Amino acid sequence: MRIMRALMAMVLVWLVAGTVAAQDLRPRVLLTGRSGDDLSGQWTYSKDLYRTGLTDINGWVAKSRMQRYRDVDVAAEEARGGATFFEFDLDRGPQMGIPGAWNSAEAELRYYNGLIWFQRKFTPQALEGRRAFLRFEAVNYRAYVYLNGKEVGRHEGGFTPFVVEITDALRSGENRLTVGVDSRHDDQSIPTEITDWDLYGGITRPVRVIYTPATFIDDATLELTGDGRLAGGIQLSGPGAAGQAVTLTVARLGVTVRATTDATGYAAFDLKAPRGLQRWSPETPVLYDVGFATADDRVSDRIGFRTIAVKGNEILLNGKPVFLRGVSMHEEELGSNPGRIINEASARALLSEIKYGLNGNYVRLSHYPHSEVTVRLADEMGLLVWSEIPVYWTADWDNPAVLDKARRVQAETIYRDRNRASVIIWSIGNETPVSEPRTRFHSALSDTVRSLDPSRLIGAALLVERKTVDGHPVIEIADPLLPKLDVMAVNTYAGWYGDDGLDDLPGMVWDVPADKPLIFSEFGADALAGYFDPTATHKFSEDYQAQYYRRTLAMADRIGNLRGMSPWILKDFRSPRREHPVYQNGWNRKGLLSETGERKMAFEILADYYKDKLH
Ligand code: GCB
Repeated sequence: MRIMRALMAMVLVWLVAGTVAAQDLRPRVLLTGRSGDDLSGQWTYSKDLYRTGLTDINGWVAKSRMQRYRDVDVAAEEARGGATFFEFDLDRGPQMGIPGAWNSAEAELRYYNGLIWFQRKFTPQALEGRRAFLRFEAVNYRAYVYLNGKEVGRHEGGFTPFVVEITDALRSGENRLTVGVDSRHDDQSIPTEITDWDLYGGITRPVRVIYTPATFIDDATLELTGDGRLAGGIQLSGPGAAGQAVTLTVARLGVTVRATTDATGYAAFDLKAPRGLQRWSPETPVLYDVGFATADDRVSDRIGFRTIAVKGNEILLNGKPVFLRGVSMHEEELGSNPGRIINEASARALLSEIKYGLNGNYVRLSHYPHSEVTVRLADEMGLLVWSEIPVYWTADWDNPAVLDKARRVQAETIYRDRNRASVIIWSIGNETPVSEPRTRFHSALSDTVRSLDPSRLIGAALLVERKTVDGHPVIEIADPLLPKLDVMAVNTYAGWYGDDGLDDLPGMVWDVPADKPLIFSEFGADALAGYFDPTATHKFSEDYQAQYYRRTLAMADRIGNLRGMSPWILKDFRSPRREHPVYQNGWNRKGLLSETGERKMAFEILADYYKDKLH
């Protein structure tokens, strides 16, 4: 009986927590923030809808004439003649600009969802005892990486970086890098295939070759703690990681600290914050150049120092209450044919609309981790960030392997962005309908976040319930996940979805727990830019959207513990779910901007509302 009980307890722990311990979620190599040699540019590609490069019929190993990753000069082989033949040739394939999603690169790939092979040749630097790595910032959704015909790594998850070591697989002279990219999602992927955004398959973010000494600085952090200290550390990796002298410098603050790494290659720093330290905030986005060094390696980062906390129902930034004046944003650049091509210019164009156009101090980077360049720019420009993992609408809640996937995505995001002052909230999901397995899943995720990063806030965009009490609509938040969250965030669409009229909104009663800060993580209405209706009674008109904003903001003003908002959404974005032939044509039209950046009427309404909040 005792054994039975112990076994049952073990199964329960396994179900609740997934199979991987929090400390094992650290990616083996991080190499965040190193420049290296950028492999951006033209790559060749080969479509493989039937996945012949990976497997043959009946799941057998792929035929060698189909294996796109082979290190073979097909043209030279063909010139020789004979029995051997090939059904691919990546050297002579069509070209595509990388990074970027294939869906907007070629008309015939617009709705392609499956496997495509990419190839790029490069000549590495002479190693001379150094090590070499490939760092992919993101490949959507699965990546199979080969160097000179040999598999060097795989990764699942479309929005987070991964690193593969290629020291031993490299040769001098020209090297052949082949990456199979499979954009297909399924019931066990994160997210599943049911979303409200575009497919966007491909090598969507930069790829770099990074060189390091044999023992290198893999990761280095520094943050301001709640009790006024600068705390962080350096993690070395390699044969000489233990017992190494390491140095932290913040020249502008006159800080130089030395330490020695322990048996695991880690050295911690903990010092009183210097008196002259200027805190990072949206109004004063001060970043310091921080250097981390060993005898033969050095990395630097630009880091802002601030604190974030919740006290009662207030959000405190640097100890002072803050109202989050924000908007939600997808990772999709402005333009009529976007391809998730985010670089400093395209990210700056979007964030500038928030910071300077809307008078904002906050952005919800929905519904997945956005590019590193975006988050770094938020640091630089002074925008607070809600960072989210793509646990969206649904997941295979009862499957421990799926929970582990979600935890890995979360860990990869946290390890990537721990030094970003802008990031204040880790969101563990969006609009997941309440059920016991779902709440268990999210609770485990919340515990993972807490153990990986206790310094930031945990949130999730929840669903609301609408009731009628004495003939009046009452909105309730009754989600059993609330105790696991620091901020309560909800998506509310009364006046767009459902039967409520716009004039009902200001009178709506919000019956919500008062002891936590509330954020409107979404509200919004579709409008086709340029379609006007002065009566504001027709959905899809700019006037209706504008009136929807006026009424929703009036409703918001009556909620005592509302501490911020990120309406849906900055810009119209592509979604195959949205096919009204007059108004949508494949675009979700809830943007305050059209896809090309024209401001709709509602833009000014929100901008004025935020301006008033400044005083
Ligand atoms: C939501 C989702 C968001 C959708 C939006 C909509 O609640 O979180 O991803 O795009 O509604 O437009 O319906």
